[in-house]
Amino acid sequence: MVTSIESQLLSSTTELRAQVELLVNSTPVMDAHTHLFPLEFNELCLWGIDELLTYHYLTAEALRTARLPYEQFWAMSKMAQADLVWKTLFVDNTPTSEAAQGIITVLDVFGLDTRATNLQEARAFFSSRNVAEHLDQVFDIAQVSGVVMTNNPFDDVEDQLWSSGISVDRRFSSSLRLDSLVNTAELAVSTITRVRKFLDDWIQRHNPVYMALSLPPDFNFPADDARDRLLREVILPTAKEHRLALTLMVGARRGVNPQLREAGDGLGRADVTAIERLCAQYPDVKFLATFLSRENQHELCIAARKFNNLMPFGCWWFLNNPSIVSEITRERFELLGQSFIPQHSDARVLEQLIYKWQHARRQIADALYDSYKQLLSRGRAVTTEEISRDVNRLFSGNFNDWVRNPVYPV
Ligand code: RAT
Ligand code: ZN
Repeated sequence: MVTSIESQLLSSTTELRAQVELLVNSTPVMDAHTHLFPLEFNELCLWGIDELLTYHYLTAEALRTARLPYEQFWAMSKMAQADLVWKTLFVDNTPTSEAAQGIITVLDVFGLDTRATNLQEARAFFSSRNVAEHLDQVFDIAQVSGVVMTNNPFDDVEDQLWSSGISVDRRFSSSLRLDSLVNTAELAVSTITRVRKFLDDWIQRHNPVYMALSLPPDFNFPADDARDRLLREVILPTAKEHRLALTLMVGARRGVNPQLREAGDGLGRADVTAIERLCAQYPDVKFLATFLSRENQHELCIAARKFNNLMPFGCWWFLNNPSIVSEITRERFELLGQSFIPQHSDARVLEQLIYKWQHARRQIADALYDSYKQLLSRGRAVTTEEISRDVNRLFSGNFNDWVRNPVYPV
């Protein structure tokens, strides 16, 4: 027995590196937050080169250099916008930004010319694809076992699709996004009762894995405002009743430059103590939390050490750059062991799963390897089984456990 365990101990750093790489690159991931929709959602399911290039992360970058009035850009067709983004960021300039490198990763994976002067070849490739097979292939390449959608219960298009009785691809789980609700200024008591009933019905029909809410940097709790009332009287009781985790995404400053439309949001440093108070007052509600400001990341780790009903997840949006992902992931390993969810893709366009996960896996593998190497230097080698256990926990176990089980098993 002892011999067989010892034979698996990875005491050579070369072997350790190889095993970490292998397991991080081949373990399927459950993507805890995306804006993807399955094929059954028709036009809401975005894929292909024109959608990829008009992603809001890239339009913001292209419009810094292209020097044309915002309105002129928005008046262009999607294809013309994509052409302009390609020319600006990939032909006339070197695509060094993370979002631009993501495009290169995707093109390269499909064997397309990453130095092309126009989009002809890429367009021909994507339009030759059978969409259903393409979707399967993307999930396969990205090693993604499932994704969580962002479902707005107040969106008419989504509502019509749900009502048409579609059966949704099982790889896509729903989540109940409450931003539109919370942005409603005033709420009468009768409205509160109605809203609770509306949410109960929606939850029963669509079985979301969690409820979610994005919040501005000045989010406070408790507070004397309509949002506080909604949290106390609608959202938290609903979370309790349906045993649903509540996902809080804190620090987005919406519409900093409205002329940039979807690309116009910014960020701000938030107050993590508001989340601590929520966790303390609602110990039987499980919270998933991500903060947009780099400055909040250490505080979030410390809050998670204090509250076992708080799960930090992802390096969100403006943090999803290799240097910052590396820093945050290392900090989390040091402060939380493996009790966190290292990344979510936030993908809006199908093929983004490929690059977002390939790039994230690189940083996670490096950080994990360095942790194990340090452990080895201190006198403890790890086994392949332990690496596999850790990676599974990080890539799907923590999330699945969080959304399925109560804080304390009964
Ligand atoms: O990362 C993004 O694409 C942002 O625009 C937001 O959608 C953000 O992730 C959110 O869910 O609010
Ligand atoms: Zn998002």
